[in-house]
Amino acid sequence: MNTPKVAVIMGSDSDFEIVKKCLIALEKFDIAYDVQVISAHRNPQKIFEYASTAEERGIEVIIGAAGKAAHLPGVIAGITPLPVIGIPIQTSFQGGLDSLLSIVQMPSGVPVATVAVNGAENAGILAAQMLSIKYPEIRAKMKAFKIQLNDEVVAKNEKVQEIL
Ligand code: RP5
Repeated sequence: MNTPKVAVIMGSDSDFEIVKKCLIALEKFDIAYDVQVISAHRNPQKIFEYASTAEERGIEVIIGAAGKAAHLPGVIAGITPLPVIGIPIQTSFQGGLDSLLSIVQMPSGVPVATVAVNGAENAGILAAQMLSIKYPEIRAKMKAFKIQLNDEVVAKNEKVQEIL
C-alpha cells in the first residue's frame, strides 16, 4: 500500500455515507488516503496530535468533513501548514447552512477551501487537482477526466437534439 497523500477526517461516523463519495473520487485518481473519525469537540487532543504530525507522515492535503457547528476543518487548518478542504455536511437546520457557514467563514490567515454542502466528490477532485501540481501521473488522469466530462455533456446534448 502506498503512503497516504490525503487525510480524510470526519467529525462523526454519521458523516461517513457522504464522505464515501470523496473516497471514491480519490480512488479514481489512484490517490492513497488515510480515513479517520476524529471530533474537534469530543476529542480535541486527538485532532491536535493528528493534524500536527500529518506533514511528517507524508500527508499533503487534509480534507475535513463535519456538520452543525462544524469547527473540524478550521481547527485542522489552524494547526497544520498543509492545505485543508472542508466538506459541510447537510443537517436539519436550513439544509446545512449551519455547517457551511461554520466552515467557510474562516478568519483572515487561515483559509479552508470549502466545497458545497455534501460536496464530498468535489473535495476529492480538488485534492487531486492540488496534488496534480506535483505529480504528473495525477495531472494526466485529471486531463482525461476533463475530457470525459466534456464528452458526457456532448452526448447529452445529442440526445436532446434527437428528441427535438
Ligand atoms: C458533527 O456533528 C459531526 O461532524 C456530525 O456531522 C454532527 C453530528 O454528529 P453525531 O451526533 O451524529 O455524532 O460534529
